[in-house]
Amino acid sequence: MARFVTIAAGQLGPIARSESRTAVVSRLMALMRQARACGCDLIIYPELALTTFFPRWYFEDQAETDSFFEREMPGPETQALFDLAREIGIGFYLGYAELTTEAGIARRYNASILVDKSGAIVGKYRKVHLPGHAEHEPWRAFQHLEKRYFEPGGGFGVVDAFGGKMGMAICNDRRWSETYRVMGLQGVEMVLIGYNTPVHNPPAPEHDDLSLFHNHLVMQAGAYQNGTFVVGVAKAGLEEGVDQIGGSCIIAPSGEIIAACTTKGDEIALARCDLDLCNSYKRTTFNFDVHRQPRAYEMIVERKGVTTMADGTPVPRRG
Ligand code: ING
Repeated sequence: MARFVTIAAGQLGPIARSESRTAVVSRLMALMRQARACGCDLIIYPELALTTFFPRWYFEDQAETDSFFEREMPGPETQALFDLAREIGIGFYLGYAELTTEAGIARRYNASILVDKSGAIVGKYRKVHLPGHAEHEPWRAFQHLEKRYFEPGGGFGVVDAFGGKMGMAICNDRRWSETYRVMGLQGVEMVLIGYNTPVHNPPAPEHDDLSLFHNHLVMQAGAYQNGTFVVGVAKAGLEEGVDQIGGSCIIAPSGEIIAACTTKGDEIALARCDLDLCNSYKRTTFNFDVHRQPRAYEMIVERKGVTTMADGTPVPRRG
């Protein structure tokens, strides 16, 4: 028997700094209508999909930074997207910058939500792996100040939705094998990932020619090694002077790319995904209960880096 969920990767082209949220939401709604017209159950949008990728700039003024954040979700400019989803019967993943207060303290996260066909938020995620740097580094062609503007999220969850087990991650998370494994250990069947990835990486320009290869490499590996579908969706193209990769795709538990965008603009790529295909891997090669040896992996949790423990103390010298 099959458990089909029909997916649209809802890739966005550039969002100008001056573009209003209302204008962007209109673009998102156009893709949503196209996806529904093609029979899709769920559309996945990029990371920080409501605004330009603002961590490329250094801001002194907190109020200016906060202009890129959402204080409520849905809010006045995003309600129309939720209304359309409910009206036409399609769910969505949306990446956005979240400004909230916890115990009276302002908190800022690079967040995503999963919304079901009734327009209800059924999942919420906050980016764990924040790349880049926290201080202004003028030597760079452009900044990558996610460590300045966001706090890391607490972890990776899996929710029952769309007939299966759905998980979320954001951009740099997809480069870390732990991201997929933590969700794999919760039985995840589809991992949804939005991203903004510049072609050029200032600390390592020698990687630039491999940016698309690395994009697919990490998501295909994550899919196969955890017996899960993976959907990666770009904010692509030349955005405020920074060229960002496309490469949006839908990947099967086999690791095969089964659908892909071919432009760097607003575009949907489609796939009819049978979630039962995950079992071919989860019950054999990657049957974690049968094959994993957690005692051999303790270092993965105990250590942060080669020289420091997870609690920040130096790695003890053996003997
Ligand atoms: N962007 C990039 C990403 O991980 C990056 C940052 C690019 C890190 C290239 C390393 C190499 O895809 C975000 N937003 O995380």
